Amino acid sequence: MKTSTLFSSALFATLSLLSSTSAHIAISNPPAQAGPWTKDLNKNVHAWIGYQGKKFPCGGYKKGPVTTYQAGEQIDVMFWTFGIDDYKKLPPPGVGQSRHGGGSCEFSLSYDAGKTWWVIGQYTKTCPDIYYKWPVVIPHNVPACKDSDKCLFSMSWTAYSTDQWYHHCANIVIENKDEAKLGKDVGMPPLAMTIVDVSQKHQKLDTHAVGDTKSTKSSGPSAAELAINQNGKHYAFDSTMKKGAKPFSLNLNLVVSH
Ligand SMILES: [Cu+2]
Repeated sequence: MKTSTLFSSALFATLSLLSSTSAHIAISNPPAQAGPWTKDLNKNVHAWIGYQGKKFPCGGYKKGPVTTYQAGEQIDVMFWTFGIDDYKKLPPPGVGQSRHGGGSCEFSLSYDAGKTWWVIGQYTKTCPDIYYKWPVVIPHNVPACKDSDKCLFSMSWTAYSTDQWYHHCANIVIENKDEAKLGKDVGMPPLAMTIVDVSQKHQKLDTHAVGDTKSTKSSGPSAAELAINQNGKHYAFDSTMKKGAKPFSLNLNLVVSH
């Protein structure tokens, strides 16, 4: 009996260690604020909003590297956490895949330094798994965004099994050579980003999003969600949309209670 108890606690300790080393998440592509590719690496860059006073939006970090995109361009989002030395390599060697049971990832654009956010991609289940790329497309008909102090791309994640909500940002510039030609068909994507209890006033949140529960392995983004996120139109503004029409969204089944 004693042996088996010892074995169990050793196993439990090992599992706990595994999840603490690879839990939490940041984005490495686009190269985002306060990551190891900047001069301002923050030890909490991978932590959730509210952790040790971490602020929304973005964590409250300094401006990071600026990546220039064309409207219509695909961004192969990559995730990062401490322990990954070569952040451009997939799969990252020697890092586990604890994802708090996955959850809901949203990828959004802001043109006003993080005051408003518009969704351009969503993944559920095993997101954010650091072993895979999670492609999203900047809609072809978004306006150009030239001020890299104000133009941001963000990843947000509502974890399935923990009461944590993550938000990490990259400074970007968006060019759109077709803007004049598109005319009234230019607009921001209609779906607003989900924001989960940013104030963190309630210590025990009950935030659940579609995840893959207790799995520690995954096969990456599903074919169905890849198709939606790569078609370029699903999240795009549509001038023919009737007033009051519901914006496009995956069924995130996000429950937030206090
Ligand atoms: Cu975590």
